[in-house]
Amino acid sequence: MLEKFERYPLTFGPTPIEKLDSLTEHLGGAVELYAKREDCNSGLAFGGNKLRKLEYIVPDAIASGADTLVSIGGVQSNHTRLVAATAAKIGMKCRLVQESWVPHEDAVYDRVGNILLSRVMGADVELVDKGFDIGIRESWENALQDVKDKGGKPYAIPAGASVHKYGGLGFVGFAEEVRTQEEDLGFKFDYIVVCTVTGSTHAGMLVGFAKDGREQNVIGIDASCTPKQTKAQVLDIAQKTAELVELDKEITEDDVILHEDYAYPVYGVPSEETKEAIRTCARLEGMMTDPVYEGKSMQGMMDLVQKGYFPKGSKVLYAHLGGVPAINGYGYTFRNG
Ligand code: 5PA
Repeated sequence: MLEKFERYPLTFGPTPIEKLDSLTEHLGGAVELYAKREDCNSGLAFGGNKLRKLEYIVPDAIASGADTLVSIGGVQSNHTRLVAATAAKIGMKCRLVQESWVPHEDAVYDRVGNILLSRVMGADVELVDKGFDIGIRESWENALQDVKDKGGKPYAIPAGASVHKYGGLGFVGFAEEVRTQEEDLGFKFDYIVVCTVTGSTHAGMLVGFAKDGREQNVIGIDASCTPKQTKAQVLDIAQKTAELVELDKEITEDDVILHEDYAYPVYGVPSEETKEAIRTCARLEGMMTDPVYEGKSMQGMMDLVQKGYFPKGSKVLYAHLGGVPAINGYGYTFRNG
Protein backbone atom coordinates (compact mmCIF):
# COMPACT_ATOMS: atom_id res chain seq x y z
CA MET A 1 0.00 0.00 0.00
CA LEU A 2 3.01 2.28 0.49
CA GLU A 3 5.15 1.55 -2.57
CA LYS A 4 4.82 5.05 -4.01
CA PHE A 5 5.98 6.82 -0.83
CA GLU A 6 9.58 7.54 0.01
CA ARG A 7 10.78 6.18 3.35
CA TYR A 8 13.86 7.23 5.31
CA PRO A 9 14.81 4.30 7.56
CA LEU A 10 15.00 5.20 11.25
CA THR A 11 14.07 1.79 12.69
CA PHE A 12 15.77 -1.63 12.83
CA GLY A 13 13.12 -3.24 10.60
CA PRO A 14 10.10 -5.40 11.46
CA THR A 15 9.42 -5.40 15.20
CA PRO A 16 9.16 -8.69 17.10
CA ILE A 17 5.87 -10.21 18.20
CA GLU A 18 6.11 -11.78 21.61
CA LYS A 19 3.60 -14.09 23.29
CA LEU A 20 2.64 -12.93 26.79
CA ASP A 21 2.22 -16.36 28.37
CA SER A 22 2.12 -15.33 32.01
CA LEU A 23 -0.30 -12.46 31.47
CA THR A 24 -2.49 -14.74 29.35
CA GLU A 25 -2.58 -17.29 32.16
CA HIS A 26 -3.08 -14.63 34.83
CA LEU A 27 -6.21 -13.44 33.00
CA GLY A 28 -7.73 -16.90 32.80
CA GLY A 29 -6.19 -18.28 29.60
CA ALA A 30 -9.32 -17.95 27.43
CA VAL A 31 -7.81 -15.12 25.38
CA GLU A 32 -4.23 -15.35 24.06
CA LEU A 33 -2.22 -12.16 24.45
CA TYR A 34 0.72 -11.08 22.30
CA ALA A 35 2.73 -7.86 22.13
CA LYS A 36 4.26 -6.22 19.08
CA ARG A 37 7.31 -4.45 20.42
CA GLU A 38 7.33 -1.01 18.83
CA ASP A 39 9.06 0.08 22.02
CA CYS A 40 12.20 -1.76 20.85
CA ASN A 41 12.10 -0.63 17.23
CA SER A 42 15.25 1.48 16.96
CA GLY A 43 18.59 2.50 18.37
CA LEU A 44 17.46 6.13 18.25
CA ALA A 45 16.93 7.34 21.82
CA PHE A 46 14.97 4.26 23.02
CA GLY A 47 12.63 4.19 20.00
CA GLY A 48 8.83 4.13 19.94
CA ASN A 49 5.83 4.68 17.69
CA LYS A 50 6.81 8.12 16.42
CA LEU A 51 9.70 6.73 14.38
CA ARG A 52 7.42 4.78 12.04
CA LYS A 53 5.57 8.02 11.34
CA LEU A 54 8.76 10.07 10.97
CA GLU A 55 10.18 7.63 8.43
CA TYR A 56 7.60 8.91 5.94
CA ILE A 57 7.97 12.56 6.98
CA VAL A 58 11.77 12.92 6.88
CA PRO A 59 12.05 12.68 3.04
CA ASP A 60 9.65 15.64 2.78
CA ALA A 61 11.62 17.57 5.42
CA ILE A 62 14.89 17.00 3.56
CA ALA A 63 13.33 17.89 0.20
CA SER A 64 11.98 21.14 1.65
CA GLY A 65 15.52 22.37 2.28
CA ALA A 66 14.73 22.94 5.97
CA ASP A 67 17.48 23.11 8.58
CA THR A 68 15.37 22.86 11.77
CA LEU A 69 12.64 20.41 12.81
CA VAL A 70 10.04 22.18 14.98
CA SER A 71 7.58 20.22 17.09
CA ILE A 72 5.46 20.25 20.22
CA GLY A 73 4.29 18.07 23.10
CA GLY A 74 3.95 17.93 26.86
CA VAL A 75 6.95 18.25 29.18
CA GLN A 76 7.46 14.45 29.08
CA SER A 77 6.53 14.04 25.41
CA ASN A 78 7.94 10.92 23.76
CA HIS A 79 7.24 12.42 20.38
CA THR A 80 9.47 15.45 20.91
CA ARG A 81 12.26 13.15 22.20
CA LEU A 82 12.10 11.23 18.92
CA VAL A 83 11.98 14.40 16.81
CA ALA A 84 15.16 15.49 18.63
CA ALA A 85 16.79 12.11 17.87
CA THR A 86 15.69 12.25 14.23
CA ALA A 87 17.03 15.78 13.81
CA ALA A 88 20.38 14.67 15.24
CA LYS A 89 20.47 11.64 12.95
CA ILE A 90 19.73 13.60 9.75
CA GLY A 91 21.94 16.56 10.66
CA MET A 92 19.26 19.15 11.35
CA LYS A 93 18.64 21.41 14.32
CA CYS A 94 15.63 20.86 16.56
CA ARG A 95 13.30 23.31 18.27
CA LEU A 96 10.80 21.90 20.76
CA VAL A 97 7.85 23.46 22.56
CA GLN A 98 7.03 21.55 25.75
CA GLU A 99 3.70 22.59 27.22
CA SER A 100 2.39 21.89 30.71
CA TRP A 101 -0.09 19.26 29.49
CA VAL A 102 0.02 17.25 32.70
CA PRO A 103 -1.01 18.49 36.15
CA HIS A 104 1.62 16.28 37.74
CA GLU A 105 4.08 17.45 40.35
CA ASP A 106 7.29 15.57 40.83
CA ALA A 107 10.40 17.45 41.91
CA VAL A 108 12.38 16.42 38.82
CA TYR A 109 9.53 16.13 36.28
CA ASP A 110 11.12 18.64 33.86
CA ARG A 111 14.68 17.36 34.40
CA VAL A 112 14.53 13.61 33.75
CA GLY A 113 13.27 11.10 31.20
CA ASN A 114 12.28 12.37 27.77
CA ILE A 115 13.11 16.03 28.26
CA LEU A 116 16.56 15.18 29.62
CA LEU A 117 17.25 13.06 26.54
CA SER A 118 16.05 15.80 24.18
CA ARG A 119 18.35 18.32 25.84
CA VAL A 120 21.34 15.98 25.66
CA MET A 121 20.63 15.41 21.96
CA GLY A 122 21.00 19.15 21.45
CA ALA A 123 17.40 20.23 20.99
CA ASP A 124 16.46 23.81 21.84
CA VAL A 125 13.78 23.15 24.46
CA GLU A 126 11.24 25.80 25.44
CA LEU A 127 8.87 25.24 28.37
CA VAL A 128 5.47 26.89 27.88
CA ASP A 129 2.83 27.12 30.59
CA LYS A 130 -0.22 25.94 28.59
CA GLY A 131 -2.60 23.04 29.25
CA PHE A 132 -3.40 19.90 27.20
CA ASP A 133 -4.73 20.17 23.65
CA ILE A 134 -4.03 17.87 20.69
CA GLY A 135 -4.84 20.63 18.18
CA ILE A 136 -2.61 23.22 16.48
CA ARG A 137 -1.12 25.54 19.09
CA GLU A 138 -0.12 29.14 19.05
CA SER A 139 3.10 28.36 20.93
CA TRP A 140 4.18 26.03 18.11
CA GLU A 141 3.34 28.62 15.46
CA ASN A 142 5.35 31.18 17.44
CA ALA A 143 8.33 28.80 17.53
CA LEU A 144 8.12 28.32 13.75
CA GLN A 145 8.09 32.10 13.28
CA ASP A 146 10.97 32.55 15.71
CA VAL A 147 13.16 30.08 13.77
CA LYS A 148 12.39 32.06 10.58
CA ASP A 149 13.07 35.41 12.28
CA LYS A 150 16.50 34.13 13.27
CA GLY A 151 17.31 33.18 9.67
CA GLY A 152 16.58 29.46 9.92
CA LYS A 153 14.34 27.30 7.73
CA PRO A 154 11.86 25.43 9.89
CA TYR A 155 10.03 22.22 9.05
CA ALA A 156 6.77 21.89 10.97
CA ILE A 157 5.86 18.62 12.67
CA PRO A 158 2.59 18.81 14.63
CA ALA A 159 1.89 17.10 17.97
CA GLY A 160 2.48 13.36 17.68
CA ALA A 161 3.24 13.90 13.95
CA SER A 162 -0.47 13.25 13.57
CA VAL A 163 -2.12 15.93 11.46
CA HIS A 164 0.85 16.02 9.09
CA LYS A 165 -0.19 14.92 5.57
CA TYR A 166 2.01 11.80 5.82
CA GLY A 167 1.40 11.18 9.56
CA GLY A 168 -0.83 8.14 9.04
CA LEU A 169 1.44 6.24 6.64
CA GLY A 170 3.80 4.65 9.15
CA PHE A 171 1.06 2.65 10.82
CA VAL A 172 -0.38 1.54 7.50
CA GLY A 173 3.05 -0.08 7.27
CA PHE A 174 2.56 -1.61 10.72
CA ALA A 175 -0.57 -3.43 9.46
CA GLU A 176 1.24 -4.68 6.38
CA GLU A 177 4.09 -5.93 8.56
CA VAL A 178 1.64 -7.76 10.84
CA ARG A 179 0.06 -9.46 7.81
CA THR A 180 3.49 -10.76 6.72
CA GLN A 181 4.27 -11.94 10.25
CA GLU A 182 0.88 -13.68 10.43
CA GLU A 183 1.86 -15.78 7.42
CA ASP A 184 4.93 -17.03 9.30
CA LEU A 185 2.98 -17.55 12.52
CA GLY A 186 0.25 -19.48 10.70
CA PHE A 187 -2.64 -17.56 12.27
CA LYS A 188 -4.28 -14.14 12.18
CA PHE A 189 -4.84 -11.84 15.13
CA ASP A 190 -8.49 -11.24 15.96
CA TYR A 191 -7.93 -7.87 17.63
CA ILE A 192 -5.22 -5.23 17.80
CA VAL A 193 -5.14 -3.02 20.91
CA VAL A 194 -3.70 0.47 20.56
CA CYS A 195 -3.31 3.48 22.82
CA THR A 196 -4.80 6.61 21.19
CA VAL A 197 -4.15 10.30 21.84
CA THR A 198 -3.28 12.46 18.81
CA GLY A 199 -4.67 9.74 16.56
CA SER A 200 -2.37 8.88 13.64
CA THR A 201 -1.18 5.58 15.11
CA HIS A 202 -4.75 4.33 15.37
CA ALA A 203 -5.75 5.95 12.06
CA GLY A 204 -2.87 4.38 10.14
CA MET A 205 -3.71 0.96 11.58
CA LEU A 206 -7.37 1.39 10.61
CA VAL A 207 -6.42 2.04 7.01
CA GLY A 208 -3.82 -0.72 6.93
CA PHE A 209 -6.13 -3.33 8.44
CA ALA A 210 -9.07 -2.19 6.28
CA LYS A 211 -7.22 -3.81 3.40
CA ASP A 212 -8.25 -7.24 4.69
CA GLY A 213 -11.50 -6.19 6.33
CA ARG A 214 -10.21 -5.82 9.89
CA GLU A 215 -10.76 -2.08 10.41
CA GLN A 216 -13.20 -2.72 13.25
CA ASN A 217 -10.79 -5.12 14.93
CA VAL A 218 -8.49 -2.24 15.87
CA ILE A 219 -9.42 -1.48 19.47
CA GLY A 220 -8.36 2.00 20.54
CA ILE A 221 -7.92 2.81 24.21
CA ASP A 222 -8.17 6.54 24.80
CA ALA A 223 -5.44 8.09 26.95
CA SER A 224 -6.22 11.72 26.09
CA CYS A 225 -9.26 12.08 28.37
CA THR A 226 -10.68 14.30 25.58
CA PRO A 227 -12.09 11.35 23.61
CA LYS A 228 -14.52 13.30 21.42
CA GLN A 229 -11.73 15.38 19.93
CA THR A 230 -9.40 12.37 19.68
CA LYS A 231 -12.03 10.24 17.95
CA ALA A 232 -12.80 12.98 15.42
CA GLN A 233 -9.07 13.39 14.74
CA VAL A 234 -8.61 9.62 14.20
CA LEU A 235 -11.48 9.59 11.69
CA ASP A 236 -10.18 12.63 9.83
CA ILE A 237 -6.61 11.28 9.59
CA ALA A 238 -7.87 7.83 8.59
CA GLN A 239 -10.02 9.26 5.79
CA LYS A 240 -7.19 11.43 4.48
CA THR A 241 -4.69 8.57 4.72
CA ALA A 242 -7.12 6.21 2.95
CA GLU A 243 -7.32 8.66 0.09
CA LEU A 244 -3.55 9.06 0.00
CA VAL A 245 -2.91 5.30 -0.27
CA GLU A 246 -5.90 4.86 -2.61
CA LEU A 247 -7.72 2.43 -0.36
CA ASP A 248 -10.78 1.28 -2.29
CA LYS A 249 -13.00 1.50 0.78
CA GLU A 250 -14.50 4.32 2.78
CA ILE A 251 -13.59 4.67 6.45
CA THR A 252 -16.60 5.77 8.51
CA GLU A 253 -17.23 6.83 12.09
CA ASP A 254 -18.36 3.29 12.97
CA ASP A 255 -14.87 2.04 12.17
CA VAL A 256 -13.27 4.12 14.92
CA ILE A 257 -13.56 2.01 18.05
CA LEU A 258 -12.32 4.02 21.02
CA HIS A 259 -12.79 2.92 24.62
CA GLU A 260 -13.06 5.96 26.84
CA ASP A 261 -13.03 4.33 30.28
CA TYR A 262 -9.33 4.19 31.09
CA ALA A 263 -7.90 7.72 30.61
CA TYR A 264 -9.14 8.99 33.99
CA PRO A 265 -8.42 11.01 36.09
CA VAL A 266 -6.84 13.11 33.32
CA TYR A 267 -4.21 12.96 30.55
CA GLY A 268 -0.79 12.06 31.96
CA VAL A 269 -1.92 11.17 35.46
CA PRO A 270 -2.20 7.45 36.25
CA SER A 271 -5.15 6.12 38.25
CA GLU A 272 -4.64 3.44 40.91
CA GLU A 273 -5.87 0.90 38.34
CA THR A 274 -3.35 2.10 35.75
CA LYS A 275 -0.53 1.80 38.29
CA GLU A 276 -1.69 -1.70 39.17
CA ALA A 277 -1.74 -2.70 35.47
CA ILE A 278 1.81 -1.36 35.05
CA ARG A 279 2.99 -3.41 38.05
CA THR A 280 1.16 -6.56 36.96
CA CYS A 281 2.62 -6.46 33.45
CA ALA A 282 6.10 -5.64 34.78
CA ARG A 283 6.02 -8.40 37.40
CA LEU A 284 4.59 -11.12 35.14
CA GLU A 285 6.35 -10.33 31.88
CA GLY A 286 9.24 -7.99 32.71
CA MET A 287 7.60 -5.70 30.16
CA MET A 288 7.61 -2.05 31.23
CA THR A 289 4.78 0.31 30.35
CA ASP A 290 4.46 4.00 31.23
CA PRO A 291 1.93 5.95 33.33
CA VAL A 292 0.76 8.23 30.47
CA TYR A 293 0.01 5.93 27.53
CA GLU A 294 0.80 2.25 27.52
CA GLY A 295 -0.11 1.73 31.17
CA LYS A 296 -3.60 2.95 30.33
CA SER A 297 -3.94 0.75 27.23
CA MET A 298 -2.56 -2.20 29.22
CA GLN A 299 -5.16 -1.53 31.92
CA GLY A 300 -7.82 -1.31 29.22
CA MET A 301 -6.80 -4.55 27.54
CA MET A 302 -6.67 -6.43 30.84
CA ASP A 303 -10.06 -5.10 31.89
CA LEU A 304 -11.64 -5.96 28.53
CA VAL A 305 -10.27 -9.52 28.77
CA GLN A 306 -11.68 -9.84 32.28
CA LYS A 307 -15.06 -8.51 31.20
CA GLY A 308 -15.29 -11.08 28.38
CA TYR A 309 -15.21 -8.43 25.64
CA PHE A 310 -13.02 -10.63 23.45
CA PRO A 311 -14.67 -13.96 22.57
CA LYS A 312 -13.07 -17.10 24.02
CA GLY A 313 -10.13 -18.30 21.92
CA SER A 314 -9.35 -14.82 20.53
CA LYS A 315 -5.78 -13.85 19.77
CA VAL A 316 -5.16 -10.26 20.81
CA LEU A 317 -2.13 -8.21 19.71
CA TYR A 318 -1.14 -5.41 22.08
CA ALA A 319 0.77 -2.72 20.18
CA HIS A 320 3.45 -1.64 22.65
CA LEU A 321 4.18 1.87 21.38
CA GLY A 322 7.08 2.77 23.72
CA GLY A 323 7.09 5.67 26.16
CA VAL A 324 8.89 4.14 29.14
CA PRO A 325 11.42 7.02 29.62
CA ALA A 326 8.58 9.16 31.04
CA ILE A 327 8.31 6.88 34.09
CA ASN A 328 11.38 8.67 35.45
CA GLY A 329 9.15 11.70 35.98
CA TYR A 330 6.96 9.58 38.30
CA GLY A 331 9.62 8.66 40.83
CA TYR A 332 7.44 9.57 43.78
CA THR A 333 4.39 7.73 42.41
CA PHE A 334 6.38 4.50 42.19
CA ARG A 335 8.62 5.08 45.21
CA ASN A 336 7.56 1.76 46.69
CA GLY A 337 7.41 -0.09 43.37
C1 5PA B 1 1.80 8.17 22.24
C2 5PA B 1 1.69 9.60 21.78
P1 5PA B 1 -0.97 8.84 18.96
O1 5PA B 1 -0.62 10.20 19.47
O2 5PA B 1 -0.51 8.55 17.58
O3 5PA B 1 -2.45 8.57 19.14
O4 5PA B 1 -0.21 7.79 19.88
C3 5PA B 1 -0.50 7.71 21.26
C4 5PA B 1 0.72 7.29 22.02
N1 5PA B 1 1.88 5.56 23.16
C5 5PA B 1 0.80 6.01 22.51
C6 5PA B 1 2.96 6.34 23.37
C7 5PA B 1 4.11 5.79 24.10
C8 5PA B 1 2.95 7.67 22.91
O5 5PA B 1 4.04 8.44 23.11
N2 5PA B 1 2.54 10.55 22.37
C9 5PA B 1 2.44 11.97 22.13
C10 5PA B 1 3.73 12.60 22.66
O6 5PA B 1 3.83 13.83 22.64
O7 5PA B 1 4.62 11.84 23.06
C11 5PA B 1 1.86 12.50 20.96
C12 5PA B 1 1.21 12.65 22.26
